[in-house]
Amino acid sequence: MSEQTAEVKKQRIFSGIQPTGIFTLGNYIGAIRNWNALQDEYECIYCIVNQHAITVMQEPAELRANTMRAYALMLACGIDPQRSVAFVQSHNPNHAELSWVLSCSTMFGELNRMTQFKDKSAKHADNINAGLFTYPVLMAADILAYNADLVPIGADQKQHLELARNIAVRFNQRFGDTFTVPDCYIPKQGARLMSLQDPTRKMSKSDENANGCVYILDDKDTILRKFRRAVTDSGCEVCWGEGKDGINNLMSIYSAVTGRTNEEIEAEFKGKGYGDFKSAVGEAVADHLAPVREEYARLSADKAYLMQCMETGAEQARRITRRVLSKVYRKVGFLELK
Ligand code: AQP
Repeated sequence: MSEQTAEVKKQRIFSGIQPTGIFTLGNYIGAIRNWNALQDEYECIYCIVNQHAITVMQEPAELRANTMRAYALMLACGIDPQRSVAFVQSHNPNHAELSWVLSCSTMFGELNRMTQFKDKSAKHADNINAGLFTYPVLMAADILAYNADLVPIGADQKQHLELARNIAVRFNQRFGDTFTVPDCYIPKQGARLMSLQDPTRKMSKSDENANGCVYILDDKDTILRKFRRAVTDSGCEVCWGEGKDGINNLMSIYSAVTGRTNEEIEAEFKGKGYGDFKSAVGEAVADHLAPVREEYARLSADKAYLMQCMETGAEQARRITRRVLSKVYRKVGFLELK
């Protein structure tokens, strides 16, 4: 088999991340670190989803800066624009166009069941806009526009992917085979990281309490301080258990950055207190993130290179989706211009 044929056979992956702030350790461990590892085995398409970001209020200048920063961060985390398609969502208008067609194949009741809509509308009660409600349709369009086979996501996004699958199946049934029905790819080491200040809530980059989040550009002292202040419980033994959300979360983090199992961690800290454990987690996380910080500093000094990568990525993305979108337009009966 020729090399070219072998490449064509690679499965396609799509995933995205919002430019709503500096990525957290949760985004890194739950998503981007895995994106990086998939680049050799799959044809990967990675997107900074700035159109999703405006479902909550954004300051325009800040969104622009955050988009540039998120793109640089994505590359600093190891996404290689030579091997993967790396682009910004609004640079490919086909996502929004497809989203409209798909929204006419999505039921109101389906969207009404999305837990993230409920969470986000509670959090942003002054701005419950239609985009927040239809966000999962745009996410379905992001994925289906590329006929992605697999979508690597954190466990918190499973419900949205399920909806994307249902939309694809429904469309295919009505109009004939059009979309690949994507599968969820939740990596083995894809723990859902929780806030260090409230371990019952997920670590989120837009969290108002910065102490609950470790940002991937935090310096070592900041990381150590945040872990020292992490909320735990009144016990003192480092072991996984019911009602020990804080310690369980710290163990997941330590395991994700060192590769050690819970049993190994329990043995390592036997007879030592929570203080020693928190310091060790902080040290391990700071060491793990140091190369990303260094690479980010290097890349963000070269805006021309970043812009050039963005442009190439957008063109590659548009080339793929243009064909899918025109097939969809034909199927639903939109009159074509010659
Ligand atoms: N705490 C987390 N643990 C594991 N994975 C996580 N992800 C997010 N938080 C965690 C995964 O990161 C990817 C990109 O997420 P996103 O930016 O598109 O949106 P999100 O899930 O809403 O992430 P945030 O950080 O919580 O953003 P804001 O604060 O803006 O809402 C996804 O694959 C997600 O699963």
